[in-house]
Amino acid sequence: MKIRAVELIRVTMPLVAPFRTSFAVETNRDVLLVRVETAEAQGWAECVAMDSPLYSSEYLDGAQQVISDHLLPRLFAADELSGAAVGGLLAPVRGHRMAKSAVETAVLDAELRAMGMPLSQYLGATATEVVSGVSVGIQDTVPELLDAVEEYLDAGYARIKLKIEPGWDLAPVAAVRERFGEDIVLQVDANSAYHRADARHLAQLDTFGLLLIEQPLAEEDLAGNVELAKVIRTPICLDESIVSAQAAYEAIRTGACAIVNIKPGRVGGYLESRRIHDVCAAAGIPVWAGGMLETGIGRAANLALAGLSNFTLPSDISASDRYYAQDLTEPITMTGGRVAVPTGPGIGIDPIPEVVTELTTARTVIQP
Ligand code: OSB
Ligand code: MG
Repeated sequence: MKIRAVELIRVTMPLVAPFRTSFAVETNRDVLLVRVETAEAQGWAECVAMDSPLYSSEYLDGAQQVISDHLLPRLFAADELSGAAVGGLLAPVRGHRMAKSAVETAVLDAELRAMGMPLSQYLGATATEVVSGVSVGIQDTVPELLDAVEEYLDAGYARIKLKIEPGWDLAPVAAVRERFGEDIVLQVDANSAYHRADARHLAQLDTFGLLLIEQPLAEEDLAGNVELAKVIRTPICLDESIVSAQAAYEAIRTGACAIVNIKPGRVGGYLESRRIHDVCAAAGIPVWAGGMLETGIGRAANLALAGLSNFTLPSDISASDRYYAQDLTEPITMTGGRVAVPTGPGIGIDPIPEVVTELTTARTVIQP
């Protein structure tokens, strides 16, 4: 396979409601789409970097520059390109995993579309549908939170994840348990908002029967989680800290986490995601599919990965309409708390050209 051209498309997607985390409030999702053109097919991917470097060090303008100036030249220089070869070709560039993931996925999508093979099959997925949970942002008041959670439960979501931060943790969790009972599957995500000294405070979450607490401490503070795990009973799940299969191995070996969230952008792609899945499976550590407010393009690819056998906990892969009134693709839908794994070749979904055009703010074509 040889790349003829790569198009980088910037799109602004209005969110149905602001999404607030411990690190930012999003009202629009700025997205970078990567379209790879080969003689046989074109491939699509979505870069999950956000507009500011607040979730992790990557951000959209930086990712785009790394793709144009440092990643694509390495792919253009390769004699024979395949999705599986991209990781090795880009390895000399340090970090920038979200940028690398988008490039690798677009190449892989082109290759699989040419072969007529779904990404799920290529990755070895066995499930045909994925249990769908929803991530609920920080609200201004507890009554507003209860209304939001009620709406998602009524829609059929199988699990609720509450975003927390200091000052928005025990009371909202208590209120949700009080209102909706012990039977709903509930977890929390701190996005690194706490410190080791907060261990006793976080232990107060133990009474609420949470499935897990996601990323309580800083990205680099693996040892802090080992200490925290001695004080709290709620299982610790890592998101931001798990940047590679190596990091997953170290976190598991040292006892820094009991569960792993897998996001392909965060770890450099779907192939590294599969390696993390395998490392966790071998260690008896369950995994689940995270999300980054993806459009249908990224959501479809995440579904393929989430079909692998050790994805045993509910995902953050919700329906398109949880974030977008108009998705870039046919909407991803959820029924009975489940979302179907796409069956078409490659990522199994296509952008709708008119919608992409309408929402596009910038586009660049890069040729070898
Ligand atoms: O930490 O899981 C996270 C969204 C953006 C950045 C980080 C996170 C999230 C979410 C929402 O929790 C996941 C989703 O619904 O796509
Ligand atoms: Mg998270």
